[in-house]
Amino acid sequence: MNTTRGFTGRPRAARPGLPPGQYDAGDDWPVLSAEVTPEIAPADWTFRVGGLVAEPRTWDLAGARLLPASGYAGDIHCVTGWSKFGVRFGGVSLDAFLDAAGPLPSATHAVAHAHTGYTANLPLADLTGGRAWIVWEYDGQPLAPEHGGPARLVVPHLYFWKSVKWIAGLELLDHDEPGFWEQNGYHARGNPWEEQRYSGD
Ligand SMILES: Nc1nc2c(c(=O)[nH]1)N[C@H]1C(S)=C(S)[C@@H](COP(=O)(O)O)O[C@H]1N2
Ligand SMILES: [Mo]
Repeated sequence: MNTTRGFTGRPRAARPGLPPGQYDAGDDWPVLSAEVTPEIAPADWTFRVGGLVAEPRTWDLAGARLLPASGYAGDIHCVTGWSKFGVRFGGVSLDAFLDAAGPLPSATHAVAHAHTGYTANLPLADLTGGRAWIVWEYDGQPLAPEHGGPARLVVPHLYFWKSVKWIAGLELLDHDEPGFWEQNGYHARGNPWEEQRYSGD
């Protein structure tokens, strides 16, 4: 007789790497967009770094591709609860863009804005040190329009609402300025490991 049959009462251990309150979405990659997916031809995409920088700079996709290639392979976490393991994004580290523009010492925060108008605010420290990317590939293929193609921001150590799709630029500021979701009750920083979902968390 198998005495372990039916022994289902013990809660399954959470998957390692899963932040508190999250579930593993498996092969699904949900699309979460506040806007209608814009039609942006790769040749028309631009990315600008401005605000408190020594020299505001704008890149098109061809120019961005000349920067050292970099990418992120790992996990992403949406504040609605899903996490996705083992994604692979290809593009360029945000450090390369920021180094070219030269953040002024007074710059402490940034607002990332999309070509559609969506915004998200981030501490500058979360965008530097090899922890944020501008990406145009997923699994070695062009990033799909509904997932932010031609190119999006990826800041995987924060909740994924910070990873602005159809990224248009970064405005460097000397203060924090709430973006789209942050104005609607979401947390200013959004660290999934501390469950910083809502302002006050
Ligand atoms: N421009 C723009 N970027 C955005 C969003 C959005 O609505 N518009 N949604 C955010 C949220 S809440 C999440 S979880 C991710 C979703 O990215 P995905 O649709 O590729 O999964 O994009 C983030 N970036
Ligand atoms: Mo999200």
